[in-house]
Amino acid sequence: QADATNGNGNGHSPYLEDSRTGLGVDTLKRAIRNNLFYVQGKFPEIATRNDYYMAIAYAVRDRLLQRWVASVKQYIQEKHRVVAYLSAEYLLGPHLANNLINLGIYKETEQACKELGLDLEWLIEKEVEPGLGNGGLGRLAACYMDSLATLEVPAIGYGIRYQFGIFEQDIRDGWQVEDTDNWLRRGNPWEIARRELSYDIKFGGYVQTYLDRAGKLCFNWIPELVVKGVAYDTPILGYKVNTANTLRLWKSEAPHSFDFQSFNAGDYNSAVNSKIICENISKVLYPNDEQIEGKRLRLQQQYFFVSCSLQDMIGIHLRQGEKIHDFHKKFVVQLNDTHPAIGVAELMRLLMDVHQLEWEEAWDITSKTFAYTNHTLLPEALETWDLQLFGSVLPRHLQLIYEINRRFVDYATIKLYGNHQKISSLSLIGEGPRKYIKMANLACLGSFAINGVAALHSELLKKTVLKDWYELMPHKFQNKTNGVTPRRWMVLANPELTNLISGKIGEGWIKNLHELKQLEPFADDPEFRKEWMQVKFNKKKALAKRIKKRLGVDVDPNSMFDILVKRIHEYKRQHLKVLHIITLYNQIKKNPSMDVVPRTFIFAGKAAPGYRKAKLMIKLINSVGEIVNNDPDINGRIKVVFYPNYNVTNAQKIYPAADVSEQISTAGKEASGTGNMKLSLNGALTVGTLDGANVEIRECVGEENFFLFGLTADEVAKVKSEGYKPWDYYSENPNLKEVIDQINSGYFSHLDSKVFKELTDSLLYDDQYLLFADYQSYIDTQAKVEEAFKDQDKWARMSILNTARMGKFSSDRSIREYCDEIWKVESVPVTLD
Ligand code: T68
Repeated sequence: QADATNGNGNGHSPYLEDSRTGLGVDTLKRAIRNNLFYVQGKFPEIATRNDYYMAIAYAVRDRLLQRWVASVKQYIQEKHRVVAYLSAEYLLGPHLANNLINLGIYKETEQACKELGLDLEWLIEKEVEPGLGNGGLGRLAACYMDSLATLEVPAIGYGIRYQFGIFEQDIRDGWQVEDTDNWLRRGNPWEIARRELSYDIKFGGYVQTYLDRAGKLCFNWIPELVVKGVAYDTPILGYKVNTANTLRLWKSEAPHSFDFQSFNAGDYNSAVNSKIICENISKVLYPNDEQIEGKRLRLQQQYFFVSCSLQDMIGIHLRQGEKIHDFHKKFVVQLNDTHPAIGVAELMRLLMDVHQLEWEEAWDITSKTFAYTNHTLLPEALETWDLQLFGSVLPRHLQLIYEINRRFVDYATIKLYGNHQKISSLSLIGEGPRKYIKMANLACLGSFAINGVAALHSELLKKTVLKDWYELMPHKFQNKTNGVTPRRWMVLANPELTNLISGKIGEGWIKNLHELKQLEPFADDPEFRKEWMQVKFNKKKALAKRIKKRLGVDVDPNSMFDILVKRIHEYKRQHLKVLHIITLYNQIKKNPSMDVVPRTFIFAGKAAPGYRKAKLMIKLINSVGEIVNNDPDINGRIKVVFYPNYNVTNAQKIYPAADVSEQISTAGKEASGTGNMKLSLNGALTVGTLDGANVEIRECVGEENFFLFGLTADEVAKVKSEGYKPWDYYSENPNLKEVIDQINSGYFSHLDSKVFKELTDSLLYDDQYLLFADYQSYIDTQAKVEEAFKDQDKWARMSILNTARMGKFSSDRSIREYCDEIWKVESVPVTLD
């Protein structure tokens, strides 16, 4: 009987595999068939693609649950120390294929599908990814969850279950158009609603002060609004281990379905209204990266998920029979940027107002609990809250922050001997026309560790935005260079390269990326180089096919794929790439028979909907593409493509097809970058500035395998301090002048000279991000890239060495460092009963 299997599907075992846990082909087949019938209520003749997707997803979920329950059970019984990662964003990407890989049953499931007449890949493509993040910060949280589980570290990720994630981007007439991301529309088989796990969260109102019977001063927060937070859990499985950690996302609801008092009084509208207000809190992700949005709802979101999470942690701790006094021994709480920094004041409130601790002890616990990761040096991205707004949403927390600040300023005054300027810069409260709360300062004061996300970034933090904090508390400062998970970004995104590598050096590198080093000798093996380039070519062909299907543009997989994919931002300088493209275009126009390496320039990325210049950059890319792609003089030798709706799903298709990785931010502006790591890991050669993690990537892959250009962070600072005049570069560089004049003449905009004026004016008269200063260096470096690409054999060698030397950039390494140097937590191998 086919159902009797020993896990290999060969039917020789005497026992029958449990259809909810077994990993054999026959068992998987049985599980999928059962789910189709019992979960979807369908039979093959009428089942849709989505029905089959769901049937497989539930089969995988059963197997996750077994591991998840075992993990949680063991953590509780053995009372392990736990990492709580607090992040307003998780950019997870699709679950199915990742879970199959981590369970180690991709092949078996593929076979089971085949035997059922299904194409697994086609079903995987069906999944709508949860886009609960903007970009790097949210994606980093997702990589870290994967690594925590893979390293078998007890951890909970806490965040918000946005009903609508990052908007979907479409391009119409060259412009970005946003559409809502209704990712839950077809249901979400990967989450489990935990209705019994909910907390009441207060907003607004006022604080009553009174003396209790012992004469102690007490505070009673009378809210204007109470919202319920309900837990939705997603198990996060590690790679080929039994550990499945929890990602717990909070959904906001009205405490009762609606206000019956108003309803009975006939006020139907206001009754329904209160339900809407409550549900609004977790309704939609704010689509701004690197830009603060000082909106009440955003503050409500932050407080909502942080309060739910801290109450949840305290509940877990106390239910284990432990004392509140030991909270910091049970949990270490990592703040993913300042978005959850309100947690510092909230833990103080919970410890004092709810658990009756005195200030000193509450502060001692709080400041031993939190650690803070900073992700940006951009001044406009440092979070502040208007004090009045803050007080109207969180009146009790305003009192607490005043008191935290009063005590801190007293301390600082003595330490700094009354250096008023320094003290006011360190103060949690900013003065000006309006007072404001400085969340980075709250995070620094309330945390025992502070880290940047790349070596350069951590150094610059100490010298610039957090200088005063560094001087006051140097012991808190650390660096934790970012990393990415090789499971999603190699094994899943690039199975062909994975197989080629594993065929030579085994599979150990998937868990220990340093082992990629063993590939180095093969860079000298002509046969291996050929195979390497063949994989790259196949991935380029596949991407070309998608481009054709999505955009109707023909691109040649033999051309160099030159790739710039990331959020659209002036500091990331997508428009510098455009200046290069136009320069190249002009060269060919003047000499149509010139010998040029054919190139396909591929852009992708979303612009914040309110960021006009970023949206204009997208329009410029598309407008230039329209001219270049259709100019007979160019004859297809250069192509410009803007691939819409950049997300994890699309990134997985783009990275493996890259020859060149563009990492061209103004030095000192990109905290780390992580796309740079994924591209280099997939064998792309980087053209980059000495910014963020580029610096460390270059050190690892070797300067001869990296195309460096542009000013350094120090030089940028110097040029600026000496009074930078972009106009001088423009007037002195004829090629640059020609490009700018051409854009301004309307050459790319049907002779409408106004379209790009805002962009060109900001370059000519301000150029905050020094495009003009770096222009010539960038053009010269691109000429070297072109030369290098002509020698395909040499290029292959450089490409192999890039991959081989990326060992450092696994998120496993990052998480190991966090565990050892900040969190002090240990691995707990989970055993299945
Ligand atoms: C990114 N930050 C950094 N922010 O820009 C990038 N900001 O260099 C780094 O590699 C990455 O973090 C991970 O450390 C962001 O992605 C945001 O998305 C963001 C969102 C909301 C508010 C502010």
